[in-house]
Amino acid sequence: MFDFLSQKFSGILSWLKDKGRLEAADIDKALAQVREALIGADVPYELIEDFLANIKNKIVGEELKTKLSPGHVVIKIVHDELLEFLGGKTEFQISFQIPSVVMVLGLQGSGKTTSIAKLAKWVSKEAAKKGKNRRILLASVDFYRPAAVDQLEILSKQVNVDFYRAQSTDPIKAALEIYNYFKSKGYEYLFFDTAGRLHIDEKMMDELKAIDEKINPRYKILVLDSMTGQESLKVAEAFDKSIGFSGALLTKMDSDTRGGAAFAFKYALKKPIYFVGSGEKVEDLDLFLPERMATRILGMGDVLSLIEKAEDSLDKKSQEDLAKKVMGGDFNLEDFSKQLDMMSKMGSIQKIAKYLPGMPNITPEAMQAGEHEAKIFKCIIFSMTPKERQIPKLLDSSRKQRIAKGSGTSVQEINKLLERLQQAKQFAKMFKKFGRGRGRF
Ligand SMILES: Nc1nc2c(ncn2[C@@H]2O[C@H](COP(=O)(O)OP(=O)(O)OP(=O)(O)O)[C@@H](O)[C@H]2O)c(=O)[nH]1
Ligand SMILES: [Mg+2]
Repeated sequence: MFDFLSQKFSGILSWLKDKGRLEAADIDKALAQVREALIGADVPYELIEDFLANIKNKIVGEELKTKLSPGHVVIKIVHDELLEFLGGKTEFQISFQIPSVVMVLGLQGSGKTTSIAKLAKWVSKEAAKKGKNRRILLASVDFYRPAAVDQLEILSKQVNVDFYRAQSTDPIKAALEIYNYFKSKGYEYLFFDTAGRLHIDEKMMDELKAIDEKINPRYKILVLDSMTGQESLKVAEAFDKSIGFSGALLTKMDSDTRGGAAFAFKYALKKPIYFVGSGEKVEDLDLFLPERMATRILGMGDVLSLIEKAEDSLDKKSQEDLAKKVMGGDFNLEDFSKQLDMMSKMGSIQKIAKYLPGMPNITPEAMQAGEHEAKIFKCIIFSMTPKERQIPKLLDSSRKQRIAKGSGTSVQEINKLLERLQQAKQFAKMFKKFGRGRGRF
């Protein structure tokens, strides 16, 4: 997400970074580019003017009192203002109180049902980190779309939590029935799915209000499709006016959607965005962290998110073993092969790359090529003797030819692998450094 903004801001950064002195014309040029980026991203006009006016004032004030280079001053101010709009420096971390009913609202197809499964998984995972096991129930009153309730039942199995099917098919009666079941069975959480409508209408809002009263939710989460751009602000405002909600979950941030929805939401409603959905799978949910997002918009990449993902999906011990080897300098092809395995566990390279600095311009084709390359490398490593994997220097040209034949690859590809081994050493070193000094770039 924010790809469009990201490119624009990176562009601004690249020419400003090296500026020793900043002329008035430079500031104007930078601001014009920021404006263009925001307009392109569907951010409401008044917000843009507000944003720019603030930046300009601060640049002028700041330039007089700081020893930083003017280029850096502008970059810092743009970053800080951006951060302010996105929610400020404090990271908002929701932890659902026990017991809680969490009601999910939103338009049709925004991602409510999928997000419920993601939330249930997230809550169980967080509890498991503390050695706890939460009693979670999922239920739905979407009787309008055929199979909507079945969809939630299937998802509940995927995330390994309980599901209850109400006997009544009247949404309001069913809501009460579900709530009573939740209470009587002593569940800690009820994630409650509602029906979406194509447009906001009074009947829909009235029904939601009646349900709201029956189940008394501690949290009402508005699910917003980030691909709907400016329109999403109208949706959020309408829900807020009629039934109200505690915060939002922005879905489909993995698409090449523009950043306007998040900007507009934070600016106009000043409510938290709890989570962002970043894919169709149940694990594709991340906390919305303003600092990381601002950094990412500015093209620095979201290295912290990447590290967190890695930590979640990789087993700690093998990570540490690998890190030790790297630090000890004896990182070999055996380890490289393990590293390739870890990368595939973390998700596709395409996904990982989104979090890395300087990667936004890499095309999907290039990414696919990268994944293809990883497969070839594994074939090559597989065809080597254990000794060769340990000491790649043993590979002379005749061995390379044999291995190429044995693995259906070429000597060039083997040479490329050896080159990549060197690069991987660098990557692993960097990785370890970031892992230690969390929060520093
Ligand atoms: N790429 C991507 N797809 C998503 C995300 N969240 C949901 N989807 C997809 O969006 C589509 C609609 O998701 P649902 O969860 O069924 O949406 P809903 O709001 O429950 O829809 P209705 O019940 O019909 O109102 C599905 O194909 C999901 O897989 C996301 O974060 N990223
Ligand atoms: Mg649904």
